Amino acid sequence: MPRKMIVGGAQIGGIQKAETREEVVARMMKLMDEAHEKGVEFLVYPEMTLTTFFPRFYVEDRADFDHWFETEMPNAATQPLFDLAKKYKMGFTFGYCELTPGGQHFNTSVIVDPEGGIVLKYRKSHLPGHAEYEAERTHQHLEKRYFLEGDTGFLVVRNQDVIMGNLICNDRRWPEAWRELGLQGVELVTIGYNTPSQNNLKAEEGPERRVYHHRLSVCAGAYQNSTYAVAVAKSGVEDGNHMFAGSIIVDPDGFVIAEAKGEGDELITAECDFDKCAFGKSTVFNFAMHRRPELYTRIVTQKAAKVEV
Ligand code: CDV
Repeated sequence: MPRKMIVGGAQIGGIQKAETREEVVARMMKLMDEAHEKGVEFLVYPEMTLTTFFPRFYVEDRADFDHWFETEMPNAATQPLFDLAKKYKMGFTFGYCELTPGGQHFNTSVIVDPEGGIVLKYRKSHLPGHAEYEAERTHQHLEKRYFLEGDTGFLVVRNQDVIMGNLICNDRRWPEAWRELGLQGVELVTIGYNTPSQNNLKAEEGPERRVYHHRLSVCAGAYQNSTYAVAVAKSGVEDGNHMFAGSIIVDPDGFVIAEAKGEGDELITAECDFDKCAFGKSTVFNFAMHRRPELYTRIVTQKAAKVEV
């Protein structure tokens, strides 16, 4: 049986501070309705889909931001989304901020199967930014203040007959993360992101360069691991701050096969033939034949670059 499926990316336009979870979930459900009409069987939402990207704001006592976190999933606000997906027999994935019973904060995503069950939970591994207020910066990016580094490692699950794995935003720039999934035979990598168009002191780095690096990372990761990838933005203007859009679906050859046109709520779709992943995995990227792990020891034993010459 060929394994073809229409996959969707549900880009979400900016979410303002004052917006409630219920309002956001209503927007997500509208996109899910549209996806169902277009025959989508698996739908990808962004990182931190339910809230504004609050790490741009500083608070002295981080507990003052606990209201951005979910203590259970599904919960009252998201249950209608889970119910709708179950009605449509659609799998989906989305990101949210997780506060565990033990008081730990993670930037998390889940994969939900067509029966409404959470079959994978991933916690973001690569947290960008900084933990303290930095007065010299034009924009703060305080992910290291509000989240712990993820402790799940890189996970895959067989869902809807496809081997799926999650990355979250900054993870997409790290080839090690992709390879961890590739080494588990991944066929669909989903990535939600919130990428500010400007958030550091490198003023000359405009949004075009940032979008280029985003596409480069996703296309390279897909090609080098012979997997489909769906990367979906929360984009547009949030609380006066711009985040680029550029949601894309990429095939196992590294080509973009669907792409968002605007910066608001928008659905992109593509038919994915998951049997196409086998070609790269059995030729150029036949890991069993060609990899040289015995030469890669620095990758797991050394963190920073060490210049010794
Ligand atoms: N949410 C993110 O992880 N954003 C980063 C920005 C800060 C560069 C990203 O890699 O897109």
